[in-house]
Amino acid sequence: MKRRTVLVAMAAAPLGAMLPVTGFAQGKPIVLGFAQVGAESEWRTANTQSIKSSAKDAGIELKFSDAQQKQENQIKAIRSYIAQKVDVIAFSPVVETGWDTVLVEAKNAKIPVVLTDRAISSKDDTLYVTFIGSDFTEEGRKAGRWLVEKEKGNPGPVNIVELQGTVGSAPAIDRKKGFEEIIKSDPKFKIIRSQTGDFTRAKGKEVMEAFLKADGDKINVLYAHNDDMAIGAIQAIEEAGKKPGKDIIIISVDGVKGAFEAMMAGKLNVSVECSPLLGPQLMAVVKDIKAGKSVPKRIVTQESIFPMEVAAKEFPNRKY
Ligand code: GYE
Repeated sequence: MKRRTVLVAMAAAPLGAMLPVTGFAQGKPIVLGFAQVGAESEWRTANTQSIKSSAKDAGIELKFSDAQQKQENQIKAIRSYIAQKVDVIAFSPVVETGWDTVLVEAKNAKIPVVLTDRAISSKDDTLYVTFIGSDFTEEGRKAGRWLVEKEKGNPGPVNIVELQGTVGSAPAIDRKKGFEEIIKSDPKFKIIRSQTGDFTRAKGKEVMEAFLKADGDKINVLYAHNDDMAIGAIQAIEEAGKKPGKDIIIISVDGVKGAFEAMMAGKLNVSVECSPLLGPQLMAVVKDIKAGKSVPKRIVTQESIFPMEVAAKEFPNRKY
């Protein structure tokens, strides 16, 4: 699987290197077409904000579209950027597969493509210059390690329900994989139910209600692939007369302000950080590509983990 090869500082930017240094340097702004996933979560809102404000700061002209979590809309947006002959296309692929055709079109039009936030799964890694974003498998492992430590000494069983992200998306696939890799070391950990909540609060709540109806008192732990689904689930748990964070241990990913508020209220036990503030790095890479400089094939975002005990202290430092 190509996209899992984490080679930092490898390969020059093949497409960018072919292009003359134009635009910005001569006073004409670089035009960047960005195809966003949607506005499904607090994370996504912060990501959009970061991209828009850093484009402005960098003097880059941004064309922005919101695909409402539909791949077909993202493909349409990319095609329209190709037709408009933008200088660079960037996008956060809603799912991993099905991009080759449109990316070949971009390549033929000599428009370099940058992936941000989510990866694609393709045999052809010349279809994009670089991928800027988090290591989602490692995020899943961090969630798993935290749970293993928390449940030390408990003979089990530890019954886990999982709220998955968007089906087929890189963060849903990898956060599941990383978490399972860690908890499988001890058979007392059992994922008793696992279903998608599409990264939204509303679906997170709805699916958690169904989990509670089916398994009520058996559930010890909820692992949600993002904070928004955990926040939706917290409501469902309270409505079922249980105490989130106590009767059911809750682990989620992102580290958005809403999660910190839930942690400070004692309702969420831990959030694994995933930074949405990718805008500045993206703009720097876009400029490098246009200047014909080589860029690393993979740019990994540095991240931490926040258990509820540190939430109040960390909250004032949070930027999203
Ligand atoms: O975790 C979730 C969002 O792709 C990392 O998408 C991103 C994920 C993030 O909707 O909240």
